Amino acid sequence: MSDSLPRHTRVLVIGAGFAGLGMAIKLDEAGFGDFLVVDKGDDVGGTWRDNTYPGAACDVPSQLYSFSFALNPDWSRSFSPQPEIQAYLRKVAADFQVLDRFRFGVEVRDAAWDEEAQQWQVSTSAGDLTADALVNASGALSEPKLPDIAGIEDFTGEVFHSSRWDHHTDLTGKRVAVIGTGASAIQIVPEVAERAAHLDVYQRTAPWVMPRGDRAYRRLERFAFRHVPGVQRAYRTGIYWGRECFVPAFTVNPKLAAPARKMALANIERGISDPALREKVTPHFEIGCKRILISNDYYPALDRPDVDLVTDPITEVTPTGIRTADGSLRDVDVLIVATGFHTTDMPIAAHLKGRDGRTLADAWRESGMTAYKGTTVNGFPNLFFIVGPNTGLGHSSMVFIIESQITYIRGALQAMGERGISALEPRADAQAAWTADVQRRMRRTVWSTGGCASWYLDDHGRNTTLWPRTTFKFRELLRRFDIEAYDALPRMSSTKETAA
Ligand code: N01
Repeated sequence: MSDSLPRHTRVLVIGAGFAGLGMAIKLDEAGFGDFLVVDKGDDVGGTWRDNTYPGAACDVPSQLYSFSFALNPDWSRSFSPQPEIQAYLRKVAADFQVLDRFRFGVEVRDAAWDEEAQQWQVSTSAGDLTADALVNASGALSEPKLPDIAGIEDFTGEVFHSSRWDHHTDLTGKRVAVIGTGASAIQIVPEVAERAAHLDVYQRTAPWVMPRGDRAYRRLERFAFRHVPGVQRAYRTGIYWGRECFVPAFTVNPKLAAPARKMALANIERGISDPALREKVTPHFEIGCKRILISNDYYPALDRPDVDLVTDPITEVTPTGIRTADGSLRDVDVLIVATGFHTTDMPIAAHLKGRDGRTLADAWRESGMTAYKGTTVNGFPNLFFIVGPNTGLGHSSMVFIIESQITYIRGALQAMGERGISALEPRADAQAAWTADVQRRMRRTVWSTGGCASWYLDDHGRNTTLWPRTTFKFRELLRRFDIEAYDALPRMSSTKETAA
């Protein structure tokens, strides 16, 4: 796996998380021997390799959080902890025997489309190579977003992002501060509260937090998953349709989420005794507008005497503490920033140059992130995204979306081979129509009308991250590679024609 890079590969996949691994397995299965997966990390797993903070676990049921072609009868719980998901991905990679095509510790620096050679010229930390096609599977939640707070770079204690946990820092007996109250923070806070002498949690916006219906699987259940044909798949299908029932509340009428709102409010009552603290953690926007969080121990942790929830805005970080707008200065030994990821400004976009020499970041500057079927972009031939624009979910498993895109991309690559196509890109009108339809549907979703700011929205307030329909509709739309929506350039030819 530490072999040097070849000079050329037919398909270069960037990223070895769920998306890159799934793509590799499905390419291999289809007989594409000549592909390569590169990842800057040292293992498969992507976000599940990187997010090792205490308490890291999936907030989507484990049964759905696995490949449809590699169910895992051994999940210990209904919501799996991070080490189990990482171990699952390692096992899948080994079982499907694709690791010989993976190169770890390789960072893609730039890639430019070479119109003459009809190839991508790729520059990496381990040397240059060319590829007929590029699949970006580097994930939407991989680049940490650090808060722009005055003085933070001069802080003299330990400071790290939730997704880059420093396991050498012992929190025992320390004064710890956590900035942020998103999905990562609410998993971290109860764990840190147990170890620290004192914990300050800095909340900008109170999130909606539902109870976490987590439990250990009984031995009999696991036995049935493993040995009784059809049981696990039927169980998984039931969970899938249960989650799908949430879609109308997100996309049609937020009032349908009233029962969820009630459960979240009851979660506050149950977890917190102090009325003033209850008030502070009660959200003031529609449930679902931001990601709905799940936890049974977050509110009880905030209720502890050695934990403070700080809602005054942070004005500066001093070398030894945090100052807030009310003038208070709280001492801090360890500062944990759980402030999320670059989502609407996909960092790799600045490093991909298309047919006319423009970067993808430039192409998206005015329009925001947009891709035909969340997968392909006009002007960027033979470039495919997994978890691209408007493919994210607020209610179910991204693995379902990832598998849908893998099927579509594999179809595209097969069509290229069968029809002798050297360059394939979606027609501008097809991409524009797709984006217009997504954005039209977005208008009435709770993400647009729910009265919150979130990482789903870009600087112009456009939601370029989430899919505004059911997941089965997404799958249906990507089931077949629709070459009629593409411009295709035949190999050894210089005239572009529509390959209808
Ligand atoms: O990040 P976030 P995350 N000063 O962006 C606050 C997935 N995930 O890492 O709400 C003060 O959600 C910010 O405040 P506000 C999941 O998809 C999955 O927690 O913007 N505060 C917010 O509270 C999730 O949605 C699992 O006002 C600042 C927080 O930081 C996504 O990852 C587990 C600030 C950021 O929350 C990201 O979650 C964990 C500032 N300058 C994560 N800047 C699973 O279980 C930001 N904030 C599968």
